[in-house]
Amino acid sequence: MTVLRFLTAGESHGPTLMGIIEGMPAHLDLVEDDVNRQLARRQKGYGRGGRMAIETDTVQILSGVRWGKTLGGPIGLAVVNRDWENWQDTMAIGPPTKASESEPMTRPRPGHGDLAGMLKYRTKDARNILERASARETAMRVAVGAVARRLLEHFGMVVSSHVVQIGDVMATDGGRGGDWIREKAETSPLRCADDRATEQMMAAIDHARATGDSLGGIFEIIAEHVPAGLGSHVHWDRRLDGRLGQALMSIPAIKAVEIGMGRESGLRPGSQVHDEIHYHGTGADCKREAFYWQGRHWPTAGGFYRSTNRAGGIEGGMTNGSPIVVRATMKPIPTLYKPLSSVDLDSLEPIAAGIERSDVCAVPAAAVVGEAMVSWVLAEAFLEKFGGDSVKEIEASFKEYLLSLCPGQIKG
Ligand code: EPS
Repeated sequence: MTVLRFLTAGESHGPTLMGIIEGMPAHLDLVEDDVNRQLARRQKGYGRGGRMAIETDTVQILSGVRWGKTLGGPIGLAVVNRDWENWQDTMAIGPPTKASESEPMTRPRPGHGDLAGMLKYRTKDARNILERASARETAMRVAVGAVARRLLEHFGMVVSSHVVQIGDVMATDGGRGGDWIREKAETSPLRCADDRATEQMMAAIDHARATGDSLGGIFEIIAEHVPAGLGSHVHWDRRLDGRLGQALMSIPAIKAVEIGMGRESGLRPGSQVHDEIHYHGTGADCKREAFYWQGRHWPTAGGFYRSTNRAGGIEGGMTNGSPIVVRATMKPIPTLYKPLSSVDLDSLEPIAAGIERSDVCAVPAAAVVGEAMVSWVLAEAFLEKFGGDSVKEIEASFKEYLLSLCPGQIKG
């Protein structure tokens, strides 16, 4: 049985997106604003379409929380779709009436789930597929991820993201660190820490919009202060890199995931790929730092450290104490205002693909969804190792582990 699980439900233009989380420990501080802050981050980004002007995504916590703290029971979440008001007939729950019946969408868009879903579920109306395939579902994933993030934050971990490429425009972080990237990305219209690249990216998005096209890109997720030893080397489905890959690949439009040096590690000799192991610190320091873990000053791998992080914080399917660095590539959104060729499911004749209101580029939003998925996987791995029914129980086990990493404490 998995320690932690969630389900989402809801169509893009249905009344509500719903989520149920099971497995969060009791006594974790959680208020709706913790979730709303993350939902607002997902709505941003240059290149988004008309829908984000309609929605102000806010969560209702419907169960599992009392007086600002989790109870240990299932946490029920809802995000109402404001746009539902405009879709009540098309998306009516009851049988169709004269008023509610709408034209079926019979022109599948290349790159979307339309055609495969129509064949699989035996329907000539792509709406029956696209409503659930829509990336609107990721709003609830961000809400769910925000709860996971609360757990990570309680134990001093920080998950952030930035956009490193849109189309063929690449950013560079100039070798500066995580805090700088975080600060810059939060205020950038594209979650990108490189101002010059941001301008070029915006111009590329303008060009795509003007030519009826769309653009993808690459974002990077960084998770800091994660203790060594999450995940496991012992079996395929316990390896953390595999689990992060699955979680990120499950975000609509993600086509590739790289950890640390990623693809480039296949092009270089081992001496330029692996991170040499060093050791420092006195036992006293380590114990003092471990004691102050809630202030984030605890060492993530006892006295061990690396001067490089090409592995992206994961070796042998386990965290090694370095920051986790994961990149994901998003393909361009399939709805093109200058549509590609398709086939009409009614006539089976060639026809231009259908057009649904959409974004030109949603890479910054996908980065926030990526943070949510990484937070989820890390929270699950954290609970596997330190889990208990209440936060207090987890604190005790976590502290004991951190102390065990201190010099002289590692026992055979
Ligand atoms: C999205 C909501 C959708 C799209 C987009 C993401 O809203 P609508 O379809 O009403 O415009 O903007 O979905 C897609 C890109 C897609 O391919 O389905 C959202 O909330 O992020």
